[in-house]
Amino acid sequence: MSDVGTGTQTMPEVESAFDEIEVDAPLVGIIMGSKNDKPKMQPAGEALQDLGIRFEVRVMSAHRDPETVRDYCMNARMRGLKVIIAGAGMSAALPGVAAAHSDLPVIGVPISGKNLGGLDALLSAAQMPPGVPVACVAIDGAKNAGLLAGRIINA
Ligand code: RP5
Repeated sequence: MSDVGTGTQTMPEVESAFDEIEVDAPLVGIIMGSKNDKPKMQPAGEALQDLGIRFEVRVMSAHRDPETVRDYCMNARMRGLKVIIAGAGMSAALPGVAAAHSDLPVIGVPISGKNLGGLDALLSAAQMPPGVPVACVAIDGAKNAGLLAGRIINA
């Protein structure tokens, strides 16, 4: 397995990363629409940790914090990120908005909610218009998002 992303810096624990600490030289940005999405997104971080790939975690909603999302995604490549993992529930705009503002690979994670079991988020993340590519994993499929990010980085 490649050690890309590990560098000489210490990898933070997954739980610390999900407290949104600053991480040195992350290769993957894990973003999500609500702090309430964290438990369902944590498997993405665990998969990346197992692969030795450095990641950072940020909460930002495409609907509630549109400027933050735009700025983060527009600066992602310049900051050295290689992949963005974007998780959101309900009308899950975050993956598509991330792909609209960055030419990095974006992996969407539809998160199950109270009312529609995640079908709302699945369709929102998967049914992207031509020109806005998002690789959508299963509902609550954050583990596969982390594994896929690793495969992209190690390709
Ligand atoms: C989405 O709305 C979030 O990704 C979350 O899954 C859902 C509900 O957000 P909260 O009301 O729990 O903050 O934007």
